Amino acid sequence: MVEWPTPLSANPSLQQQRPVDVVPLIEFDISLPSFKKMEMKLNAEILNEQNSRFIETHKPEYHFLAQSLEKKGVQVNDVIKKLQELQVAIPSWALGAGGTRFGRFSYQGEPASLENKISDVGIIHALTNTAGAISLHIPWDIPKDYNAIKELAASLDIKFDAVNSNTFQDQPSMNKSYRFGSLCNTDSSVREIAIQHNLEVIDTGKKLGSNSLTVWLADGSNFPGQQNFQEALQNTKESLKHIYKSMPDDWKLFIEYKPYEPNFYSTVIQDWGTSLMLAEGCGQRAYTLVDLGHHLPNTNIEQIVATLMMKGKLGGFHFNDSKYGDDDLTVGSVKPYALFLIWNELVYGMENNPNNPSPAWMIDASHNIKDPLEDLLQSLEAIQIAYAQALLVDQKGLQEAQKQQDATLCQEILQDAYRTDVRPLLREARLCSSAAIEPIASYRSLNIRNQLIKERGLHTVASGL
Ligand SMILES: [Mn+2]
Repeated sequence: MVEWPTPLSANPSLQQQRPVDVVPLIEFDISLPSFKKMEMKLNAEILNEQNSRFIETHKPEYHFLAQSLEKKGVQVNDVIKKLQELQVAIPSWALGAGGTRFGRFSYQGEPASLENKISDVGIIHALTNTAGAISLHIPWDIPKDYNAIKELAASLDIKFDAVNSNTFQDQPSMNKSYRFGSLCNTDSSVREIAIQHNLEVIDTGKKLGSNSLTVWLADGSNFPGQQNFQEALQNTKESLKHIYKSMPDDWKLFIEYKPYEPNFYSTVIQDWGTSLMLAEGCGQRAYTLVDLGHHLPNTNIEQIVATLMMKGKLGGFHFNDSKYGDDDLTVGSVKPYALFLIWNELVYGMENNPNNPSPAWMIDASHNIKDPLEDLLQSLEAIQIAYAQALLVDQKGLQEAQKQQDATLCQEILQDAYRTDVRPLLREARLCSSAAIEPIASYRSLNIRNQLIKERGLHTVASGL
């Protein structure tokens, strides 16, 4: 058993220094050399040294599991390779502690600039080799110097994933308001502002090398009768078509849906069916985006995934977990079996639906209790665990059992994969990629959060949040 250093939040002296109220944004000018410092902390030599603490425990565990799986006919090397290849984008807003509509408790050493955010993703990627992309939110993350930002990202092996537009908040430059909706608004001049904003987001993305736009709309209504459903949907469809037609030819449009919140009576794009209808109305490069938290409790998300992949229309995928709604909880923290069943359909779809492009994976969670970087490390681990388990499913056996209508055997086959402790496979994949065998243990023993606090200060607040 390896001793784990205590988390920062367990240190009472630091807790006393925490702000008790909302703290003003303090701009820290973090210049490139300080990023190099953090990079140096996570070079191969340092990670090798970290891994030397775990390798003696890891190797026999891995060999035992690999042998057992090979006996069952699993090509373990293929599983390891697939785990190494899986890259999940980190959204820029998950790097600070999120909040609720009641308040926000910031975490120390939060990234107060885009450079800081990219540097944080670099840390996660170095530890896991699974976070090789960042998803930016505009206008929160508009680069001042595009070349410097691209250079920094490239130096950390990070790509720019989908760019996200924001029509759920009014911007200072606006002389109209999104209060009663953006792309759906009854006032065409408001719709035009929202469309233009999306075109600006595409421009920003183009300059960074991104090639997809994610649109999530807060549009909806709070009271029965407030909104004409048909008119709101029609307006949204026309606005989205305009945005779609303005995208470069190699770009994809991801249309996200959500049943409720921030509006509590109706949401214009409330479910996957509405999103699919809009995507089909736009054209071939428009897709539905599934966000796990954007479903009512007990929705059969795995069936939605299967349907969309059959139609070749699952374009984007946002991971998180929840108990009630859009709770922003760590992936796999509440419903790991549901996550496995969803991955089982994703794996099936990736193998059997060549008409569906490889979905753009992203974590979309931003809670306010844990160190955001530790939370993301846990989320990546949960995503990979469920993916690896899904790769172990005996697909041939399952199909045969389904043909025989043997429901007992079907369950046995699924649960045999789900109950396999696949963590040694994840550790081996990371070791083969020169990442950390135990990312969180290494993150703590390298005192990375303290280092970030030293560089950025105690009271920084992630820009945008
Ligand atoms: Mn989302």
